[in-house]
Amino acid sequence: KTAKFRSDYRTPAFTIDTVDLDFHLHDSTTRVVAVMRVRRLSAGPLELDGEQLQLRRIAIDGSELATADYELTATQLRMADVPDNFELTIETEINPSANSALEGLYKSGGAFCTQCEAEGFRRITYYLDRPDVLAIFTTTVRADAETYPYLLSNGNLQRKGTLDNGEHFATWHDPHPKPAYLFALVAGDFDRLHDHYTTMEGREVLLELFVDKGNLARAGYAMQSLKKAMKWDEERFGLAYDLDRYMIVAVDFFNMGAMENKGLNIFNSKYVLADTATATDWDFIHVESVIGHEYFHNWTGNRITCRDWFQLSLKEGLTVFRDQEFSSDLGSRAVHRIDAIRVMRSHQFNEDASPMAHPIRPDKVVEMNNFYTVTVYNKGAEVIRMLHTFLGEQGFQAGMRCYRERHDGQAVTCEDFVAAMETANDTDLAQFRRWYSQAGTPTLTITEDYDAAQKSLTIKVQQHTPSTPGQIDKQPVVIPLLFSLYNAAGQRLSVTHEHVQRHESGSELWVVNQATATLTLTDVNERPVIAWLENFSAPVKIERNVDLSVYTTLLAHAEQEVTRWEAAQQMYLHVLLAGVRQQGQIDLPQALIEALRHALHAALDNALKALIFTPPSAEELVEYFQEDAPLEAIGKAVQQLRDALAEHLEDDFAKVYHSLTADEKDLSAQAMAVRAMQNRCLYYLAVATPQDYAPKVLQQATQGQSMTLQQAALEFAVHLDLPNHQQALGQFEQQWQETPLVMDKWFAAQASAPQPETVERVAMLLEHDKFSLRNPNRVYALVATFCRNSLCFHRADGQGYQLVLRIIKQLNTLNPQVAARLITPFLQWRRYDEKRQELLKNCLLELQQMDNLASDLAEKVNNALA
Ligand code: BAL
Ligand code: ZN
Repeated sequence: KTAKFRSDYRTPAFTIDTVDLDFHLHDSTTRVVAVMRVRRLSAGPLELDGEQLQLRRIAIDGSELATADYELTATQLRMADVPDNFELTIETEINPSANSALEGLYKSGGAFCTQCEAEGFRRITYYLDRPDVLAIFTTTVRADAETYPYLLSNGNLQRKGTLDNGEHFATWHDPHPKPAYLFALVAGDFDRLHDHYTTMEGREVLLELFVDKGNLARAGYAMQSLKKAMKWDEERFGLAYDLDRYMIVAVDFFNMGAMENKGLNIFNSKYVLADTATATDWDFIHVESVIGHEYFHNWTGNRITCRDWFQLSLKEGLTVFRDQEFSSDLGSRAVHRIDAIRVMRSHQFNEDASPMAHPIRPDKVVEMNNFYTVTVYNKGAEVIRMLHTFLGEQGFQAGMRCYRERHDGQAVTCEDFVAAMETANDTDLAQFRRWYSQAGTPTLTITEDYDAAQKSLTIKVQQHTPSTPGQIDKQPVVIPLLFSLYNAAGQRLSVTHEHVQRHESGSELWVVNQATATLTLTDVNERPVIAWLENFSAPVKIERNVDLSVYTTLLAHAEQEVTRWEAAQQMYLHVLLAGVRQQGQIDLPQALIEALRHALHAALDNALKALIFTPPSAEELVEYFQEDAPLEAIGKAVQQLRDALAEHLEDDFAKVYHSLTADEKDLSAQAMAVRAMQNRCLYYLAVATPQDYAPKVLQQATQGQSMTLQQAALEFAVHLDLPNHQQALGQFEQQWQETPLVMDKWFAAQASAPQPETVERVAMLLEHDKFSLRNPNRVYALVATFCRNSLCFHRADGQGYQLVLRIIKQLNTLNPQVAARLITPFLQWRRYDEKRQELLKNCLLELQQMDNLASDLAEKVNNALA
């Protein structure tokens, strides 16, 4: 594949107004007849996309075409001479059971299903497979009635009936014009959960959830989440559902988390199936947020869609922001914010520093599937959040209304979104647009000079964004800096300055938009303690040199929970980075131990406490070393800090541990918080005295009604190498061998273990009879988890690299999208010592030399070696 550039966008020469699809489903030879109303928009040939299709027939206005009338290549059907307005009929044949890439129409277990975003529809029929072609779809599905009792597609059911030979059919009509990437079809035998929702506009909506037979009892939470999402979008955004039916189907074979097809979402079963015995509290939270995310796309994505795929963040950044707000309004705002911050720091900053760095609106794409990234999604959401910070909730919602009024039913750009925000708020966002065009993570260097005689404080902020591939020189961006001032006793100090406002979040807001900015505050009676970048108000790094007492004060006194957590993180980082400089030997000052002890017993939310007692991981620390990353010292420092916390606070952890109780089936935020803290305490107790706590860990890993407790204990047993860890693994496996999503936890617990032998263990588990390279969830649980386990993946002998290379080569032909996700840790090969650089580079070269390397992998490999 050749690269496409955002600047090359052209409107299509033709559009398609309606398409009638007729599917005759069969495992290996499914026949698809597409009848399209095609209309010319400008001069030029009609060029339809198509891949891996057998073309059977083409007709224009009922007249069959001869082969001389068109040109056919592996990716295109081209007709140079067609009328301006005509009916085009195309008949193709496809082989769903041979489709292991899980794009287009494929078999998942016994069911047929589809995945068309970004460019999968072209594997179903020849089409203008681009998001700015919006058509009204009518879909008829024919299949064996006994094997496939449910025949589903987008929109409303128009007709159904029986046919000869034991077959039946259903015809669906979607009145909303949509791009082909939102098309969906499902045929299978499911258990069905149904419910109703009445929208604020009075529309009665039938809600249906389809799951594999026997899984009905695990579908209830997803249904409740859907109803909550529908209500929340009405209340917070004023947006109501627009069809009479909303269907969700859970399938086991799915590359992504879920897909927002109009009226017929298809979900990875991981984000639907949940009960307390099989799903952790975080699984429940993810079910709720992914159900919300796909539902929210109905407005931000489906009703208003993307003009071209470079604009992906238009719908994804905005919809992630919306799902984050949904989760935060329903649960603990601080916990959700901290979760989002951790994703940014451990994954997005890493991507920004890698050869695949790209702006949230990329300029150049070879394989679109490679751009469903933490940058487009999560940094995209941070950019929307900054707009929200600048404009406030009211201004932001006014912008959303303007966006909807202008663009409902259209395929638009990120620019259109920003322009709507600008108009509605009568403001100028010219410089803000750089967040859409510039890649890389800005670093803010902050210095504070306090003049005791003058009682003045001079703050200087310098911003710098490092070069990224293809973007050498960076311009300053506009940064909403939320901050608070405290005195040494932890009392909040007010700030009076013409450039500082009290923000609706409670923090002060200073907008920095120059390479260097200064702020001089007067009447400051003592040297203040400042919390910078509160609530992670911009996706930037902060560099400052301060006394540790700043963090102990903020941990004890900051008004905002996220700021307290951040103070603890900064303390840990200080200790860890100093330790890394001394070959991993850490020194934990007494003042920090006391500050942490105090936090452990303070009246704080238990979920927040659990996060406060989760120091940065080795993966987060690697982020601080752009070259020659000292992996061994990092691993040692992380372990020493863990041991030191356990040793110094053992009695305190024991006291807290024994004071906590929660009903295992209680899914309230409070009960989840208790479990999170119980697990944290048990972890440190098992570190401190493994012989005393191993029996308790084994019991928790193998008994009870809560997967949150079971999974955590299994991980502790394995990660801490407790003497009974084999027993824990064996019993857990015995208990859950028939429940694949739980076996994924069993695989992941082993793939994330810090011991060097993890490499051999993962190699062995690839042969386990419950593992399959064909199922993305299994690959993510075992192999992707291992890829994130930096210390083991980067084992000095290179065996970790060889293991993953072997899998990537196999997946190159089976499922390139999944293969391309596994290659991430190879891309940053320049970050490590000479020996590892050579080993990693050789793996990349070996891939580059393969003659059938998929475009998904080729783009990443070529960028990494450039
Ligand atoms: N559109 C792909 C899946 C998602 O982001 O919802
Ligand atoms: Zn999405």
